[in-house]
Amino acid sequence: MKIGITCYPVPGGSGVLATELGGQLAKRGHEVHFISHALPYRLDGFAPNVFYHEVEVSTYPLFEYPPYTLSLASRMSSVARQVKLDVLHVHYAIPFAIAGHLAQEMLGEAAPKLVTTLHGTDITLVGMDKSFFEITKHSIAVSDRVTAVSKYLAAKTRAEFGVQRDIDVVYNFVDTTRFRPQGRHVCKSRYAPNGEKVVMHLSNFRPVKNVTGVVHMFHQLTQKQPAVLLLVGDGPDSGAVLELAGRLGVADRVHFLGNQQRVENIFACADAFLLPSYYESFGLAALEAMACGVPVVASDVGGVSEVIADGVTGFLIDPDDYDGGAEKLHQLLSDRELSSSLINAALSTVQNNFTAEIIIPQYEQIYQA
Ligand code: GMT
Repeated sequence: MKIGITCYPVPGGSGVLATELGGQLAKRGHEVHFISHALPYRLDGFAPNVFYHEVEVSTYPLFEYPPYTLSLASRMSSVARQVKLDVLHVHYAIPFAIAGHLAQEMLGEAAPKLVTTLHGTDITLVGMDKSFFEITKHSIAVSDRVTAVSKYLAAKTRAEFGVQRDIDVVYNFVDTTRFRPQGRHVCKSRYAPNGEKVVMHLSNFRPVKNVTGVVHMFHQLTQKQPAVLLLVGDGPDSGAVLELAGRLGVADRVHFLGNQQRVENIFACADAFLLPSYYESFGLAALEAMACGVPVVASDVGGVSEVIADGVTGFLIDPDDYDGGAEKLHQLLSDRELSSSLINAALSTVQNNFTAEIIIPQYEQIYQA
């Protein structure tokens, strides 16, 4: 099939998932056309049936805000016409679903079908904002198929928007040929030269990720045992996070790595992964950690409990309970048996539920239908 994919090209779970999906579809013989204003983060390396079509956004003195949605819809329709797309799959409802719908209207009968995948904040934060509520509801109604990345998000969408239509739950997946236990990586000796435990966090440092909570929990952990913290990613809260690390006196043990490609190589030097978000529809970063054999402590919010079974494949905590989070980290970092049992159970969960081999056919079936 010929599949167009639109996503946010910047670091973030929806863009990562869309890019990984495109790569996997291409491996299975589909022709994949990314349509975006920049090359998606994590789209690296050449694959003969992966194409990238850049959306150019014209500015004009009259436009205080250049109308990106219109430029995107135009590019979607021209790419669809040129290569005869069968399906346009947009990741994140706003503004991609409505741009896709507009492209369909421009193309008439020759239009590809529109699949919209809801990722989380497109529903829970942005979509619920009153300026976007009606358009988000309409986008969901006019998409040919709608998927959500967890049962929680599908139910939340139905409840908040009062929509009756089918929403297929298709979980996020991980490429287990790349995200797998690797044995200890060289960066372990670089960041933890004295055998300290390595705690890792990866996100886009938005307030919803509670990265200041990460630093508080890490600070409390260091009162119990020697540890270092690897912060991967970047975003609006990074300044506040570094300032807090200084104020709590742990700045010398906090390593801020910024945005990184190939994060599987960083997971390879972590002993624990911490994700105390205030909301997560799924928690793709936690899944990647689990696939790499890194035990996870994450918030019991949104769809996270569909990925992590508390006490079995990781630990679930209250995002504001710094003591509780630090204690769970300490437990798993100081009890080798506990840590191995969490790792093994998490690896089985990944293999049985969240591999590309399990998830990609679910998307293919939706495209075929
Ligand atoms: O809001 C974010 O943190 C990023 C967002 C995105 O735009 O990519 O991530 C969402 O989609 C991911 C992939 O489906 C999910 O794993 C994340 O849980 C979800 N984030 C939130 O719900 C906060």
